Amino acid sequence: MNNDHGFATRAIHLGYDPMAHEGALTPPLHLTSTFAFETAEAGGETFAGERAGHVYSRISNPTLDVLEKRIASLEGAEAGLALASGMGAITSTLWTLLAPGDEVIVDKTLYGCTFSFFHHGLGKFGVTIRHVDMTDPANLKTAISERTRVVYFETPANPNMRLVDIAAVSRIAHDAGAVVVVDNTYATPYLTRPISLGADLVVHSATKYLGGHGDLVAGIVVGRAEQIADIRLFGMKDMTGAVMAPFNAMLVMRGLKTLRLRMDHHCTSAQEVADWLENHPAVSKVHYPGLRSFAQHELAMRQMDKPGAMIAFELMGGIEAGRRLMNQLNMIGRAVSLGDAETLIQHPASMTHSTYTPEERAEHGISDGLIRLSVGLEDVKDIINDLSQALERPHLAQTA
Ligand code: 7XF
Repeated sequence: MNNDHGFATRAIHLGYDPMAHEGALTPPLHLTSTFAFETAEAGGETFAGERAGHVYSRISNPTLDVLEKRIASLEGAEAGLALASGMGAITSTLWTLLAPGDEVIVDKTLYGCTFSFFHHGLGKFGVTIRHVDMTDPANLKTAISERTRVVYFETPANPNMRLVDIAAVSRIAHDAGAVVVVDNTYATPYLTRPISLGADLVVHSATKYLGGHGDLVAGIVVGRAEQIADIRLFGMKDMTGAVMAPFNAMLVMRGLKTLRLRMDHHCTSAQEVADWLENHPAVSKVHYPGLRSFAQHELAMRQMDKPGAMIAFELMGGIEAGRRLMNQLNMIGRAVSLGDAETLIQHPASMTHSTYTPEERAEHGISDGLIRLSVGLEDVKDIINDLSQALERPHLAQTA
């Protein structure tokens, strides 16, 4: 099994040979905190990195090894590291890259806790944070300087779906000597491979599409082998301790086996739901990369193999109409998180992005009336029917 095999084949097989494990079809679950050494000398050599092998499950574990190799391959990266959560991946990576006096440039729109980590967390430790609207790479070119150590963004961004041109931004960042970190949670490696476009490191909340079944919290970072070793041996081992449990690695690997199948279905349904919403009289705006009306549709077509399955929209009746819509749904779940089999709806201003102050949300382009929909794997007619009955109840129709 190698990188010449197709995406789905690698997602199912890469990094594991059943014949080396008594024929077990799926990788064994190594439920062990520590690993025994043949001799005292062998232990010392393993600690010193002079001998291959595992030491302790906060550093590495054979079950996690397989998952790390698979995601690295899917992302086109040399190496990967599995972590306890998306935030564990983001914080372990940034604690490794940054030192007091450094500057980070981040995009204007970030998931709420990522925003909080940069804005309220790192700021306390002598790191300067600058928010730049990277939807126009020229803004980055103006803002960047030799103090800029890291350029960080999400594409599509949570929650308002703004895209960043990974190739253009990476060129500008590299000219200034900065490291480019991309959160690829919304797109997954099936739709976008940031490393092939010039990014250095890719982080994920594997809680979402990679796991895909809403039954775990997990994170991943991939990049060059040397960078990943630094994040493993400093950011994760010493700074955050945010190690993934072996059982969760098994569940993420189970999810990965159907990533391509699920993403194809998610994307087809999301396009139908976005088209339907756009034509509904109670809906004022739909943000979905697959719509011709999407401001960055051309970039979406160039950078994403398909437009994904996250939709943000606003209603004519604003925030109140949004709340009523959410309360009148029968099947669609009122819940944060995304990328699950279940269609989920949430209100960013009061939920995922409540870590921003109202003024910050206004400045960062997260409107109070924005509703976020994660289109699931149910029959699409049932998703649309649920939205339809909720939007068309009499008092909602009046607000339109
Ligand atoms: O630590 P987590 O596995 O929850 O991942 C954090 C994270 C990182 N990047 C992006 C783009 C994310 O969306 C997330 C988690 N977002 C969830 C959401 O937006 O619904 C968290 C629920 S508050």
